[in-house]
Amino acid sequence: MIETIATTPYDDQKPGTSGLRKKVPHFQQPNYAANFIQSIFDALPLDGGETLVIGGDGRYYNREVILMAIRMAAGNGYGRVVVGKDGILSTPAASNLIRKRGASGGIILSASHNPGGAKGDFGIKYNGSNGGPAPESVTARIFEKSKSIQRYRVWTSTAPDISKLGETTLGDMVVEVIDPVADYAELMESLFDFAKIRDLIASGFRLRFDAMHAVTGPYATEILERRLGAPQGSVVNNVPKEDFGGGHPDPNAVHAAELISHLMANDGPDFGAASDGDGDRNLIVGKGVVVSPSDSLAVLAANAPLAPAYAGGLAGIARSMPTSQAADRVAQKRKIGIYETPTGWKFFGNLLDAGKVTICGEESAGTGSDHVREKDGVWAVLLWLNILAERRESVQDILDKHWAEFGRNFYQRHDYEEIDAKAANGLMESLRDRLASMAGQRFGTLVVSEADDFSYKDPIDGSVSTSQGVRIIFSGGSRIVYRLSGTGTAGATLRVYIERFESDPSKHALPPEEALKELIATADVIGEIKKRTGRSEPDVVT
Ligand code: G16
Repeated sequence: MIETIATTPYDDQKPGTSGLRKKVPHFQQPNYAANFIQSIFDALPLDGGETLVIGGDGRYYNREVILMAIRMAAGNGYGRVVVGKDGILSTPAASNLIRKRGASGGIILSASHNPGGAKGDFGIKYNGSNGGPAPESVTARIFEKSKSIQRYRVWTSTAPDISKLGETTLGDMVVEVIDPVADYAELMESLFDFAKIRDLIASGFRLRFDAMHAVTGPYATEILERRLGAPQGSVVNNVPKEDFGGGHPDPNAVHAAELISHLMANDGPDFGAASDGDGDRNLIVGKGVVVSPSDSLAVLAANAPLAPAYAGGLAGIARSMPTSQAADRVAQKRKIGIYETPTGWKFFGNLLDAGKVTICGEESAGTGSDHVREKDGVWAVLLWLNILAERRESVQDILDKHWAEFGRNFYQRHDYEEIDAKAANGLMESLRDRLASMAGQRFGTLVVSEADDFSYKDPIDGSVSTSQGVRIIFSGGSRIVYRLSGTGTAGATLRVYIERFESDPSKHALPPEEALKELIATADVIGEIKKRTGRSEPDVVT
């Protein structure tokens, strides 16, 4: 029986860069999650009988919300839900399932790389029928609905057991519990040359994949160990835990320090990788070298045709605005399109659907292709392995040759986390106020050639997104970009992106902090970071 439960709205359910993210106790307020899920359903043109994919990264509160979402799907007229066993589905696996099953969409429960546990973070996002994150027009409608919600609809009886594979029913709706890994592993096998990668591994090539106690554990174990023959134990921290083992499942130099130290050792593995909470981000580490996400995107784009799925070449590349312009150089040389979008994977969806681009990437450790509509951590690892299997060179050699051919875009992102939101907004406002007078100003040897607040007009649907980050561009092409993160759950996070192009190969081995020294100092001068936030150092540099 469908029950209609009275509720009252919350005023803070505005989705950010990637869905609604809040602390677990915030989500545990009465009806908080139910309100948001009902607002999603209310924002959609549902005819009844549709298929909905539901899954999450296994973090604390995942199961409760999944069971609620199943009952609410039945209460809102869905014909079928496809749910990962125990509620587990990595974000790219969910995207794949939506596409494969012709579902009208999916609900993905994750706060990505944010910490989990009872006091940690939780999140809910909606993906549409193309498998990609809902565009801004949809998230805006969801927010509108959430502000005036008066009731939600739910099927009275309890949801079926999601720890057992197979089909059951809840009212008129079929609940299908599936193996979360099988379809995804099959997709990966269709894209890459598994036989070649198996040969590489059999030849003694050693790899280490750190699943960070998060969702990619079962995926990486199945694919890397069982299908590609990496020795047991190559995938570490491979059992998803509700609190990610107390860690922070963010594959960067700070939180994946243990993996990096293994790769820096003389007798360490040849290749290391890590993924995040929900499996869409990736970190690539070679022996003795950490590959920056922007460089990884450029190398993958330049070498993708070595893998069967991309042998015909790429239609184009897209990157988010703050991502370094290394990929642009590849696109220029290969004479393919390059697109610059705001931060957020949702902005790539239209370009991918229209066949304008094949590979997309972001500085925030995300790369992916048109195989799904999400970034995909395990995919990036497999494409690297396919390239390594073909080239039989080290990661460092591949990087050095890439820079020699295309030049090197030195790049760093500086994050100032949990700063006072007022101070952060003041800093951005002040930058915006000074934009008009910025051109021509000199800072040391740097002269500003252009300054703006990035806005984007989607070339497919014409929608416009404004205020996407302040760009200060200097003559010669170096840039500093300032923006506030849209994924944090406490205070504000200021991100400062710093980039300089170097064509001279004799300077490519410089450490980035040295190559970017003057720009880093200038970022503080222009942004008044220390003065306004009281912080003299970033919390994380990637
Ligand atoms: C999300 C988005 C990405 C974005 C990242 C960082 O990733 O999907 O497109 O680059 O957040 O966003 P921000 O700089 O606003 O914090 P994820 O992995 O957190 O879902």
